[in-house]
Amino acid sequence: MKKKVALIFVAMMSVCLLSACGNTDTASASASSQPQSTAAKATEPQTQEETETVPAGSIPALDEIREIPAAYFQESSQPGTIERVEYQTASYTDPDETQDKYAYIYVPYGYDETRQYDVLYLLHGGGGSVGTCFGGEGQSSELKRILDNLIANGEMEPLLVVTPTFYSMGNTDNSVSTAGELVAHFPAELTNDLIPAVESQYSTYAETTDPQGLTASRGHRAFGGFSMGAVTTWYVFMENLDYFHTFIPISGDCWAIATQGGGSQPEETAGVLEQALEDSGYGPEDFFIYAITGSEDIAYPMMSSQIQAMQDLPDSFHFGTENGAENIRFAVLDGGVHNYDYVRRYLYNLMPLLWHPGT
Ligand code: FER
Repeated sequence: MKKKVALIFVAMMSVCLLSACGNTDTASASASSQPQSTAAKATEPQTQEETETVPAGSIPALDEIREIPAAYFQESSQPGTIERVEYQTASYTDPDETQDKYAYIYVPYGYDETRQYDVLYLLHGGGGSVGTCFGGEGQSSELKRILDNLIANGEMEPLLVVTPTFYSMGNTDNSVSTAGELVAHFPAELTNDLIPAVESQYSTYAETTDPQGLTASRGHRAFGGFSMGAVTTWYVFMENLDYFHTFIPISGDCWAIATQGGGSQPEETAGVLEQALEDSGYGPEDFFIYAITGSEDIAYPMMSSQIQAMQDLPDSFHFGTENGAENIRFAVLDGGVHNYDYVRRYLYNLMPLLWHPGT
C-alpha cells in the first residue's frame, strides 16, 4: 500500500472544480496554518454558564491523512487502562422494561481525579459490539495503543474515550433495519443514562450530571462513530447539541429522512440538519464537525452528496471562513475503504488536531 495519499476537500471540489479559486481551505493552504490548541482546557472548575469551547476557526485542517507509524502499534511505556461502566437504560422494544448495559472506557495513563478531562463518545458500526474498539477490561487493542502513544508522545491531550454499543448486550441481530432503528433511539440512551453514569464516576468538565451541568460542559464533549456509528453521530448532532460541541462522523451519512437519505435525498437531509440547528437555539459558532471517509468507501457516495448539499446552506455550515468561523470539514482519503483499519487511521490523524496539547 504505497499509494500516494491525497486529500480531497469536497468544499474545494464543488466550489472551484477546475478553475482557480480563492478558497483557502485546501490541502496545500492548510499545510501552512499553524496547529493551535483546540481543547481549550480550563484549569479551574467552571462556574460560569458554559465552559469555554474550542476557539472559533482554530482547528487546523489535515494536509495529509498519514499512515499510522508502526511504533504506535507497540505497547507504550505509559499505558492507559480499559475499564467498564455499568448503566441501566430503557429497553426500547418495551418501554416498560429496563435493561442492564455497559460501555468500555479508555482511561489515560496518570488519570488524576483532581483534574478534568474531555470525553469522546465513540460508536462502532453495524454488526459491531461493545468490544469492537477496545476489546474488554484490561485489554490492549490497537486503538488503545495508538491513543497511549499519541498521549505519551505529547501529541494529544489525555482524554477519556467511551465506547458503548447501540445494541442490547449479546445482540445477534445484525440486520441493517434493526441497527437503523436502534441508532435512532440511541441519543435518548446516551443522554439519559450513559453520560450521567460515566461522568458521575470519572472526572470530566461536568460539575453535575444533570442537564444544567452537562450543557455547561458541552465544549468538552465530542461524539463520533463509524458507519452506523456515523449515522448515530448525525442524530446526536440533531438532538443533543446542548450536550456536544464536536462531532466526528466517519464513513456514514444522516438517515433522518430515509435510510441512506444523505445520498437519496441530500437537500432534504441537509435541510433537517439545518432545521435542527435552528431549533436547538445554538448557532454556527457553537459546533464543529470533522467528517471523514475514503474515496472507495461504500458510504462515500451518500456522505459526499449530503456534504455537498450542506455546502448550499452557508448560513449554517461554514466550509471555510467566508461566512464566519469554519465549523465543518470533510476529508477524503484517496483509496480508503470501509473497515476499522481506516477508522484507526482517521482517528490517529484527527484526534491530535481536536485535542491538541498546550492550551
Ligand atoms: C451508509 C451509511 C451507513 C452506508 C452504510 C452504513 C452503504 C453502515 C453500514 C453498517 O454499519 O453496516 O450510507 O452505505
